[in-house]
Parts: sequence; C-alpha cells; structure tokens
Amino acid sequence: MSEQLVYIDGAFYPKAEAKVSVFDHGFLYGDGVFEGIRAYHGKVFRLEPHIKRLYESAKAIGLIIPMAPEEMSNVVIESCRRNGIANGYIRLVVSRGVGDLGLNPYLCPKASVICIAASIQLYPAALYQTGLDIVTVATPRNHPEALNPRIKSLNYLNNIMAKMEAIRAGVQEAIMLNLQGYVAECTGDNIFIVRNGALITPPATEGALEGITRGAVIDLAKKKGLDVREERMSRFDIYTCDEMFLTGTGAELIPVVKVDGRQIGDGGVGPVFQGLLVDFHELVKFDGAPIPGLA
Ligand code: PXG
Repeated sequence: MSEQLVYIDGAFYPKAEAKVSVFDHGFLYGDGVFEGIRAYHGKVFRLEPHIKRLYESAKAIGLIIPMAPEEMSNVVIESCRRNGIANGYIRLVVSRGVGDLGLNPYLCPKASVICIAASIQLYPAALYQTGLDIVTVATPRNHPEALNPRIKSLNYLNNIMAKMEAIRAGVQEAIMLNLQGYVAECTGDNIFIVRNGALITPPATEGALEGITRGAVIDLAKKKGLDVREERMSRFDIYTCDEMFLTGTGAELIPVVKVDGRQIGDGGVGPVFQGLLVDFHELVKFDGAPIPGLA
C-alpha cells in the first residue's frame, strides 16, 4: 500500500510530513478534544454519535470547531477511503491550535483538526479468551467540576497516572473510583457487571465517559430482553458479581476474571458476555457510515 496520509486542517499529508506546531496548545497544555473511532467491514461504526460527542466535548471546553459536523464526518470517511482502511482505527483530534506561551486560549485564533486513519490492537488476542486480571487504583477519577470525565479531552494525565499504577502492580488495567469511592470506569474503558441476572454499568454522573461501545452494548442487551441498569456501583458489587467485562473502541468487549486478587464469578468467561460479544460482531457488520469503494 502507498504511504499513509494524515488529514491536517483541510489537506492530506504523507505520514512523514504530518506535523503540527510546537506552539499548538494541544501540545503545550493538553487543550483540545478527541475521538477514537473504529471502522469495520468498510463502514465507520457509529460515526454520528462519535461526532456528536466530539462537538459536545468541544462545547464544554469553549472550543469552536471550524467546520460543521457533517464536514467532520466526511473528513473521517475520506481519511479511511484514501488510506484504504476498511477495518481500522481512526483518531480524530481537535486542538485549541497555535497560540503563544501562555495559557490564554483566546489568543489561539483557530482550532486545528487532525484525522489519522490507521490500525490498533490494544490487548493481546489471548486475553479475550482468558479474561483480564485488574486492580483498583488509588488515583481517583477527576472531579466533574474540575474536569468532567464526560469530556473526552486531550488531557489524559488522570487516566495515565491510574494506568501506571496498574502496570506497576503487574496488571494491564485499572478500576478508577470517583471521589465518593464509587466505581467510575477504567482508564480507557467502561465497566459492566452482571449481577443477579441484571446488566449494570455506572451512570455518566458517577465519573464515566458515555462510551460509544457502552451505548452499543446497552442497545444489544435491551434487544436481548436483559434487565439493563445504569446504577451506582461499589467494589462490593464487583467482588460479588457473576460476570464482569469492559467496553471501549480500542478494547471492544473484553472479559474480566479477577479484581484486586478476587476471582470474579466462577473465574471463567461468562455466558452473558459471550452472547453480547457475538451480537456485537454481528452489529458492526451493518451499523456504520459506508466508506465509498470499501463498504
Ligand atoms: N472511558 C474512557 C476514559 C475512554 O477514554 C472509554 C471510556 C470508552 O469509550 P468508547 O466511546 O471508546 O466506547 C474511553 C475510550 C486507547 C484507546 O488507545 C482508548 C479509548 C478509545 C480508543 C483507544 O487506549 N478510550
């Protein structure tokens, strides 16, 4: 295949020339928002909700995106088309843009839009069969009034610190609690448990991003007739649940079999998870915005 092309502010550049300024406030301050999106079978999965979340994140931080949502959708589709990405990962970034060496975002005249269409593999394939062993970490999820976790901002230090704690503890992922001590989410994934037959996930108000994969799983579970609840969750609920799994664009759906050294359920990958995984793989076959020539 020819060289990867990256979209930056209206034009496509070969990977080696795809550069942004060191004065961009996305780089200097983590001032910006982003989306991680998947393409499956020549279609961009749930593109519209991703674009909606991007614009909401931007609005929440007072960032004006210099194009309409429809145009942004076309940037994503065109990035996939030009790079021949039928199955892959798209990173869409809107940064505050170039400014000076001060915090003031009002001195950045124009936000920058960047789109990278590539591939991703987050966890080794074997972990999807055996399940993850994870821990709760001491780093709490950001307070919503400091930096709301519903904003998918370029400032991921809160999650990165938690991820470091997990890795130093010898596992791959971390459960982050909110400041009240209730379960929020993992560093880049939402949390689901199956408890007494119900599928439960913490509500966004407990400090979780409203994940697109989470939304898809909720839709699929409701279609199956499962009792789905967005409910405050404590570690007790996790320790005593029957099944647990994580959802995210990168990870998709991945089972969890051990938390804080405690076996979850019977220690195996559960039937509710397995059913939803099959449904998810079916869903991505048709649910998406077609990429011309690849769909
Ligand atoms: N919570 C957080 C904090 C996230 O960053 C999710 C939940 C899941 O949301 P989606 O919409 O993806 O279902 C995310 C998303 C990576 C990577 O490289 C991380 C995400 C997405 C794609 C790649 O670690 N996080």
